[in-house]
Amino acid sequence: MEMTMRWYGSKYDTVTLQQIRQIPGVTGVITTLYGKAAGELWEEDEIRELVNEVEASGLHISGIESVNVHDAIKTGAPEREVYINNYIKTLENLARNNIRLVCYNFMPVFDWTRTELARKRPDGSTVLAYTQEAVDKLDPEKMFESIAGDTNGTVMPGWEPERMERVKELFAMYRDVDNEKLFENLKYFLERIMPTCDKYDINMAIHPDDPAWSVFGLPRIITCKENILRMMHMVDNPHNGVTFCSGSYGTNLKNDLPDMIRSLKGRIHFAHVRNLKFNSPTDFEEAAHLSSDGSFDMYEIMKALYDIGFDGPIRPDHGRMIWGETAMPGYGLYDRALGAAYLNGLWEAIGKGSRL
Ligand code: DNO
Repeated sequence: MEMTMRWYGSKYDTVTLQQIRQIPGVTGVITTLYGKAAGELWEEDEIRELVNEVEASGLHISGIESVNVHDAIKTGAPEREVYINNYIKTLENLARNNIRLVCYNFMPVFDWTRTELARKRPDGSTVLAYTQEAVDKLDPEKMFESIAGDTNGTVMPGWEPERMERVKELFAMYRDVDNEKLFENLKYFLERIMPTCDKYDINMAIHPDDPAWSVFGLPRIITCKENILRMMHMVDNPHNGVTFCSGSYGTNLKNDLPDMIRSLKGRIHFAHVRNLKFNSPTDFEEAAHLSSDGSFDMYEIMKALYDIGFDGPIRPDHGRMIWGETAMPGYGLYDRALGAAYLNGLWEAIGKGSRL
């Protein structure tokens, strides 16, 4: 595996490449052209500029998170052809710049969903949190407003204000889309892009739905072992793979994370590893990465990745806000750096232990 950090680009991120470079064991970044709307074409020279900037710092680009998928593709609208063609050209332009890993999601309307961006924990740190009770009481159109005050002045990935202004229209687009239709549209999209992925050896890595169940009555399919295996089989190509995100699949306590990892051998191209602390099955907060701070056994998660021979990029995921840092919620420097060091430590110990 390669330890990486997510970086949003110098225009958007409070963390610098120079800081990332000093985290022991981190050699790559997972980045994006953050200003691009879903469906827009990424030009070859724009990508080259990003590559040059990252490489000038002594790091390299390990993958893209995300090339977002336009809602016309997710809903199967006739205009999807235009956006699929753009997606294909974007993939080609990425490959020409030597980038061969693309994380994306197939979540309708909302990307990841949290009801609090700064819940205070007993040690004074603040974390992202979710309660189903709060979602049940909320009008989806007010979702963005309800968290807007806690974004620390940053742009939240997946929660761009332009997008949130169109929530009503977006909901209408999904009126006739149920889980089956969403599976069908995903299959269509993957079948159209796989020839390009085969030609350029590009690994696609779908991110799970977070939380891993339907919110606001919208369909959600990338939620559990059964569905993700269905997706792997329906387009049975090693380039059709997954981002294994422990914090997203882990929102559903019925998901056995190490077992899911083992069942996806050969198809996990990217891993997001973080811990959650459950206060009840429908109330969780994002803990430090350390096992003892949350509800997951992080050793078992890393061990499962090790056992299947996982060799892709991994990144610590959302961190707590600590030591007075002001950053994009979940994406500060300090706690993610602690997470990277801890995950690297686990990996080294598992590797050395397995040779005994
Ligand atoms: C949240 C992230 C997601 C993820 C997208 C992938 O912090 O894990 O926004 O990047 O769902 O497309």
